[in-house]
Amino acid sequence: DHQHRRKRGFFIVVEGLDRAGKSTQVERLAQHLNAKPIKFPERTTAIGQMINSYLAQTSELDDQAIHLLFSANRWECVAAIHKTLDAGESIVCDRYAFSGIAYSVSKGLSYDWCRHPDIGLPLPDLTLFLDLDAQTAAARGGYGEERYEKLEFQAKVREAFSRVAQDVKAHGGRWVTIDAGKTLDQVTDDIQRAVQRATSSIDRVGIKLGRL
Ligand code: ADP
Ligand code: FDM
Ligand code: MG
Repeated sequence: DHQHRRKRGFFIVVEGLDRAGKSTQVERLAQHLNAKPIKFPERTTAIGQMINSYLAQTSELDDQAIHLLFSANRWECVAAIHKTLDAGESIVCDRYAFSGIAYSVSKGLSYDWCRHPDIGLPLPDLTLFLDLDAQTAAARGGYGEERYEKLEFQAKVREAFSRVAQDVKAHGGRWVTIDAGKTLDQVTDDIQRAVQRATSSIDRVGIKLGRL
């Protein structure tokens, strides 16, 4: 029927360390694709405000508790994500469950435990990983006062992301690593090329999004 034949939007995620250039490139890609930019954590909800005060270091939470809040913050946005995609609009998302796993694993939590609460979330059509070494990232304007913005921790997160990448690819997800050390415009170019290549092979008519 008609509803089944309408093209859904693409769900594209941008991941990477702090200062890799995610927010800048998400804005550019969303504009380029005429897509809706979203981000995680989504700090405006009640859960998002708890996450925000944890990141701003004005509150303390157990590692497991904050991990589950990050995941719950994604789950509370799933209906809106589906609604947008079903209406034919694409989404470009600044961080997702892959950050959730990488940051918590870097604190010492087990990989499988970290993966569990996100099982069943919509699987992105494409994840762009903006890869940058922690030293170069730290040199970009320097880190602020937020939790996790420390060189040694970021180096661990980069390692954890490489395990996440293997896992995603092993489960049939599309994960493309972008060299985030190039100039802003070069990175934008590389992203647009990768998106073109990946999305041209996706049949959006009748084919639903996968699940994590
Ligand atoms: P993120 O969202 O990943 O933390 P941002 O997009 O906020 O990264 O960028 C962090 C800082 O690095 C900003 O000052 C931005 O202008 C700068 N920046 C982003 N991409 C590049 C790049 N390719 N080369 C140099 N500086 C960059
Ligand atoms: N972060 C982000 C997590 O630890 N888990 C998550 O699930 C997500 C989505 O929150 F330090 C961390 C990663 C980063 C911080 O910062 C969010 P930005 O500047 O809003 O991306
Ligand atoms: Mg950002």
